[in-house]
Amino acid sequence: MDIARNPSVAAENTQMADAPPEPQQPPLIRREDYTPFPWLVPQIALEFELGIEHTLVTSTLTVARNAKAQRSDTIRLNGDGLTALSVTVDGEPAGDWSMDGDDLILPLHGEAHAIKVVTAIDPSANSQLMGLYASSGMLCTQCEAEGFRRITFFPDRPDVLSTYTVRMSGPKAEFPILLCNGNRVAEGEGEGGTHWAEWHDPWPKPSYLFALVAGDLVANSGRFTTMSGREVELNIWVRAEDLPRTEHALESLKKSMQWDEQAFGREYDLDLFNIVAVSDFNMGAMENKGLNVFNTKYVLADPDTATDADFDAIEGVIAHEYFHNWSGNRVTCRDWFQLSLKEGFTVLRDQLFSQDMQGEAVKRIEDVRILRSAQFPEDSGPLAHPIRPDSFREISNFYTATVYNKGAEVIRMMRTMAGPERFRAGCDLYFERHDGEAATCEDFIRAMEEGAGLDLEQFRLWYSQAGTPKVTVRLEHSGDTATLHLSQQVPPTPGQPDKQAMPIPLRIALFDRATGKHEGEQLVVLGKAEDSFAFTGFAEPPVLSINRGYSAPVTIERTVPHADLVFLAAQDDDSFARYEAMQELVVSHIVAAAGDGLDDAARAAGRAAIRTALAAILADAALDDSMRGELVMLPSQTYLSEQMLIADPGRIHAEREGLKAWLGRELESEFVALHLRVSEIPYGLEQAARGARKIKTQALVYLAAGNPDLAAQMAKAQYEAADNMTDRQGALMVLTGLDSAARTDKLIDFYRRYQGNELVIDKWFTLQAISLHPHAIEHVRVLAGHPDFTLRNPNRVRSLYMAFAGNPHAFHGESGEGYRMIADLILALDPINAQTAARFVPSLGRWRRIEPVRAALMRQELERIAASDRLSRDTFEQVTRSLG
Ligand code: 0A1
Ligand code: ZN
Repeated sequence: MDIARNPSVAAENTQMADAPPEPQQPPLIRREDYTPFPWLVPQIALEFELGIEHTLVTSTLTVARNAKAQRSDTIRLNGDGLTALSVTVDGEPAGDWSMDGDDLILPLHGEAHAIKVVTAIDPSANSQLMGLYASSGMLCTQCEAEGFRRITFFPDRPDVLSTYTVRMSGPKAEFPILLCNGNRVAEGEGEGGTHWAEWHDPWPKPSYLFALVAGDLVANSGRFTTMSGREVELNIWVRAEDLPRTEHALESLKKSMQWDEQAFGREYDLDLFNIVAVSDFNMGAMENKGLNVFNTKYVLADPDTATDADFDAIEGVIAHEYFHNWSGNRVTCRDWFQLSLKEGFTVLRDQLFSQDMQGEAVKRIEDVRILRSAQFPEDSGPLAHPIRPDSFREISNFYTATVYNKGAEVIRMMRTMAGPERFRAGCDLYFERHDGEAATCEDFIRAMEEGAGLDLEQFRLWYSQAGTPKVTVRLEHSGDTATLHLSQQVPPTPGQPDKQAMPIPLRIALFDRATGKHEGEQLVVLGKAEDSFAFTGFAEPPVLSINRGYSAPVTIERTVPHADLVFLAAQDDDSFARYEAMQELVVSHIVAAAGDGLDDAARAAGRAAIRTALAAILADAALDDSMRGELVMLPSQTYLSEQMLIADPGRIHAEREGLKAWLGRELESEFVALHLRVSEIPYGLEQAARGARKIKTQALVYLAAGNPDLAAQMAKAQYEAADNMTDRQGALMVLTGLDSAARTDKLIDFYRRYQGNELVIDKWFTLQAISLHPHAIEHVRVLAGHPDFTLRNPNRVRSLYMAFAGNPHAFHGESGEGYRMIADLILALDPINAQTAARFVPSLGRWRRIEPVRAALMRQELERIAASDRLSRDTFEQVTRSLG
């Protein structure tokens, strides 16, 4: 990257003339610096002569001056590693173009021109999986965020919208199926066994939504009639052997289309909707217009190879990508700082969809768990950023839980404050007003203010301030009045030392201890640093249930007696609050035990309270097993660590496991009985059977901690009796953590049974990498040398190493070897797939919040990575921010 182009960096370098040379910094891109592009590109015609090793791309752009931008007599066409074979303007060879780094600069003096550029690319050499690449013999593309510039020279930014016409040709035997965005308008045979197809997409779109697929694929096809009577052809394209596992994806697509009409009034706008499953993919899936490209993980499922969680994830991701057709495609983003405009909103939309499909209570708990384990650590670490970031060096690093999941929570708060009807009116106004535009988060907020009738003046801070607010709660009682004292504190984050108070909507209820009832839920909005709210009519002090349904993405700090939490865990009528009370009970106990330590009496009292609450949950016949499965889950190590300023992973792990083992022993007969009961329920996709499978393995997890021999026997039996992946994987997960003969047997059996099925073999790697087995780290090292392991497939890399980085006892082993392994991986993977490599950096970046001995080891590994002079922009940015 040419640093001379960035004035701020150049200036810094001059001032430091006597200092040792700085490593080359990729330029910092700032939100404030946005300017519209001087040229419009209303049309683009692309021609692809396809080959796995050699593809020729001819691109013809129709350009005209943008009256809304500053006039320029040049046009900058972004490229990334491209060479222009020829450049023509208005039919004449252009002699006066030049390169600025990777970009092509072309002088243009008239009002409108036609620019033709020819480039040649080698998809087989594209291991970054951005742009046009080869995957299992087929060709496919990934253009978000900046992949189109690896295909051809173009203003590769989301505010340049064009109508695409694409002609593709190639050998018919190799690529019998040729797909692109929009509709196929013509096709034919060519010379020498080639064929061609021409596609036209009538909807103007930015380059990041372009897609092309060529390969030997088959489709599971269906139809959907939209609310205004449009007949849409649906296809799920896969390799022939995968066809039997596509039914769930197709059904999920139909449900998503139906739901978006009902819930948001959004209808599909083409006659064709294609989904293609690809084995090598950096992310989950991509919403290209009319041609979604998916990681196979989020398409393929049947009961023998996919767990219930896999089925749910597929339904959710299919919905997410489909919903982007409106929130992302019809209304797109002006620049990448606005990413949460499409991602936060679309995550909220997919969450609401899944709540309707799978049940609201459990889905809400799952979503909060994801937020806490993935987003909270971002907010409290060196990579903290607002949902609308202010600057970046590499946009791929900002596809984060903050932009996605916290972004969804922020819009959910607007919905909570407005109520569902007014929220819908705000959404309608947003879509109507900005259809066909590249919009901003500010546009969304304004539409909500006008359409939903909300005053969001102060609420805008949620877009600009990073950090998870902490709300301190105290309930005071005197006479017949209960007074709720609330205060908030938004912690400092990198670049944002001082924060302002934000509006925090908290749904609350006050329970009468004697009757176990409350008089109705209320919404309290804390808009100041401190405030108090009085409630009359309480002769006795009530029990407070707060942040019901997790109405605000904050942490709640309060001191409550164990008895109140046991009360709420057993009988709160808000399922989330019930879950939360149980979590609070366990969190406060483990944090105290792993922090300052507990004396015997305090430990016994803490454990007894948890036991009482857990026993009540196990015995509650009115609870469905799916919800029971949530309530019995212990808080994750990550979430527990988040509660401590400086965490000792070893102590937290020991306390958490110790508690689990104690509960497993204390409630052994209850867990055995539960396992026996749910084992009787036959396989089915209905809620009761799914709940049974969930709690079945959870019972084993407690028993494995409390009575390993008994659990090994039961897990072996569960594995052998399993007629579905949920039970089989659950049993194998438990066995993998134990030292028993069945462990090896069943790991071998599982591998043999599924050899050749990539997604299931990923599970086999993961189970060993997340295992509680004391030698897990050695197992991971051996698995890295397994013939099925490769750095070229992101799913496989994640299945081993991402799983390992999330395994606290192995990753944080005292020797520092876990850190070394992840650093070695980052260095080896970076030149192959920078985007995937950079995603491993945050696990080491937590060092400031870890006890000093481990922190030094983690930092040392980050420094070792930073010392490499060949880092990608992705990894460079994450490592320097983590050390900063
Ligand atoms: N927009 C997609 C996410 C996505 C982003 C970048 C990618 O490049 C590798 C791929 C997908 C979504 O939100 O689903
Ligand atoms: Zn998305």
